Amino acid sequence: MTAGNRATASTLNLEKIRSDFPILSQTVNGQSLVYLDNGATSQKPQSVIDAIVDYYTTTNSNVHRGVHTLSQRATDSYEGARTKIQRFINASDDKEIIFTRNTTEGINLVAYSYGRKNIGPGDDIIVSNMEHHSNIVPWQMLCEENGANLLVVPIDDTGSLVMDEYQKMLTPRTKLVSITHVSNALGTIQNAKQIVRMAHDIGSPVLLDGAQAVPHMPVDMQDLDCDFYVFSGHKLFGPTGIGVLYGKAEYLEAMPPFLGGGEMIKSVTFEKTIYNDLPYKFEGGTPDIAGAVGLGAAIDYVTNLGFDQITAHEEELLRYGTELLSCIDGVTIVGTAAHKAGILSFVMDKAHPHDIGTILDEQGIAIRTGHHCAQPVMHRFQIPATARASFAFYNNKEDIDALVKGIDRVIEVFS
Ligand code: C6P
Repeated sequence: MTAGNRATASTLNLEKIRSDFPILSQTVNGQSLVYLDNGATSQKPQSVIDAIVDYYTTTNSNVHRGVHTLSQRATDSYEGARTKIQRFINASDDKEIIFTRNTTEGINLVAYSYGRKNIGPGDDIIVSNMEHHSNIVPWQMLCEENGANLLVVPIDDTGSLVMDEYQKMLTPRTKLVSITHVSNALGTIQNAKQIVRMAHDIGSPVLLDGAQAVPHMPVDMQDLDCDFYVFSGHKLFGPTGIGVLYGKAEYLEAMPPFLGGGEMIKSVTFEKTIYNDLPYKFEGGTPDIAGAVGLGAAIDYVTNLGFDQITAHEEELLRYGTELLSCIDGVTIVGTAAHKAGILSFVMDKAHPHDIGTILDEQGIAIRTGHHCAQPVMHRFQIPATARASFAFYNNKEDIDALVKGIDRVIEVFS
């Protein structure tokens, strides 16, 4: 990662770390697994698996509902996880942390609840050309429904946002800017603080899609000053099925609920329902309690390692991988921004990305191939798909050497 181009050398004990992730020690297709598909989902340390098993073994009960001991224990575990998340992203209050299923649900919640109330005909919503479909489709649905316009900030050939164009799009018509913090297809780390500042200058709130940021770098809500921030637990070494929407209290307070039902109410009669306080107003129905507990354990794990170490190590991996892949004839890296997270997207002259993925899989190497749910990025670079290796802190240089060897094999097959 070149976030700030840190010089610190990592002292992570990779052998120990890798032994914490049981899945990494298996063989796939007769070869040691090389897992380089962390952008799609990351692997889980034993402590996360144990936390989930322990929850179901000792604590399982519904939250906020019972006076019995287990229910109170479950509530404490669930709310404890919320507090861990609040500290992890430095939100000023834990009522600003809403549990969702994933990033997609967080963005849809804001589009449904904030969008339908505050964005109308002729208003503008700004996204960028490097968004995941999750940060395009909910806004398109809103625009179709209420006559707002979706404006798209272009990206240059390196995969960086064209800030002059962004500046020009910001007008009194702008009602929301919704932009990814880190691109899943290109690895670009956005200048999120500047994006937020520029939008605030014209009075528009900002949502940042942090799905690909939180596993790689510290994020600080008070420093970024964004109004909404979303991410998924499963990319942050936690379980699937749990995600987070952060929202500034002043916005969340003023927004109508998303899902109606139990938990999100204070009182219900057939004449009138009084909605619950934050954060419960946005958590209708029984939540993924075990998921929240698992996510809390994942946050403990990364916090223990420390982002200084994680970032320094991933920067080194990215530098090493970029150097090696750049030297291979017929390989082109897609996404060469100055500030990148550990994502190497590439195409090859002679092989389609799906063939690359299949040949690598035969060697036990897991990467993702395709459009990465970011088709407009593919259109921008006039390619149908890429092969994408995405790193986590447990990857090592041997994983990248294996990738390079795998690419050599692809070249051999297609020559
Ligand atoms: N990207 C990838 O392989 P969900 O599916 O809701 O957990 O995350 C959606 C999402 C939103 N924004 C960004 C920037 C993302 O990268 C993703 C998920 C995965 O790139 C799966 S498509």
